[in-house]
Amino acid sequence: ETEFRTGALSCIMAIHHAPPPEAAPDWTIPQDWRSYTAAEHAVWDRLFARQTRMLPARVIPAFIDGLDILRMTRPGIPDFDELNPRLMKATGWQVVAVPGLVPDEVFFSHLARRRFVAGRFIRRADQSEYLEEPDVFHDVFGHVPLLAHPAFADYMQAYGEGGLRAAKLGMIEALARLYWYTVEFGLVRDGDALKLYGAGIVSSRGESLFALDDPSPHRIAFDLKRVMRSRYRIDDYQQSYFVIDSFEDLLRQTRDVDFAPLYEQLRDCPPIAVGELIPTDRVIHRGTQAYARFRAAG
Ligand code: HBI
Ligand code: FE
Repeated sequence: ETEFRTGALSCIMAIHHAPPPEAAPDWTIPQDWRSYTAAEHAVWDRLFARQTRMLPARVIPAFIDGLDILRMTRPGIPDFDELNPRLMKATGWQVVAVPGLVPDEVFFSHLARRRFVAGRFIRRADQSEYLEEPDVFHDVFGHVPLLAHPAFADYMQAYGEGGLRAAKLGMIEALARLYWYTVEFGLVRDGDALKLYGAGIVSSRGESLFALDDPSPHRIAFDLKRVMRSRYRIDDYQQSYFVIDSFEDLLRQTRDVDFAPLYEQLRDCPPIAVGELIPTDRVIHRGTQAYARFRAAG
């Protein structure tokens, strides 16, 4: 089984220089939808078919609703010029193309203005495993459907605003962990069941199965401070997933909240290792960590 994992980008890799010459000062580039080849559209279609076969039973229903509202079910790589009026109507968000990873503060200021930056390139048909930079499938299939959900859309903006403040306080690392364990690898409660919503999960077939069904990873109730202390790995499945109650609850805990006192506490707290549990964790499923041991054994 080939494995497509992406979204495993790292803030550490984010570059801190001027935009490349083809990009605008805000790092955006034209999507230039017409220049995608038939082969590139076919890569999208294949990945899209594979994920939409398995996701309906696993993902939060708002994700499927988003695909519908934004008419992302049409074949081919979405044309941002067609997507954007629908997204604007739903929640006031826009998708803009960028050449690849952008510096943290550029990323945050786009989010703060309700603009989601997306890679314009798509992985090659033979590129499995792992991409260093997020491509248009991860960014648009993974992230954009939930931007049509009002509370999630507001959370993403609040995150961008929080990012700009965190940058001034030297706390980007803590905030990046919040992004990682919610926007990229989050799970959400749905009655007694758990559902997927993180873009890094839903754009990966392997992790869509692993995150929900595998006995290996811990599944822990979301706690803001705990998450901000939690290290993560970018090159393999997560060993712990954090479960929110709802997007509304996540938004309530983050929007209009001054993180400065929390950051002060965090300065005195050691980070929590990948796969570690701490006594205050509300553990929903205690993982066997068998997968982690298997990988560690090489
Ligand atoms: N750039 N294109 C792109 N996409 C991202 O998700 C991204 C980025 N630059 C920095 C960044 N993310 C980080 O700041 C966040 O993941 C915290
Ligand atoms: Fe992502």
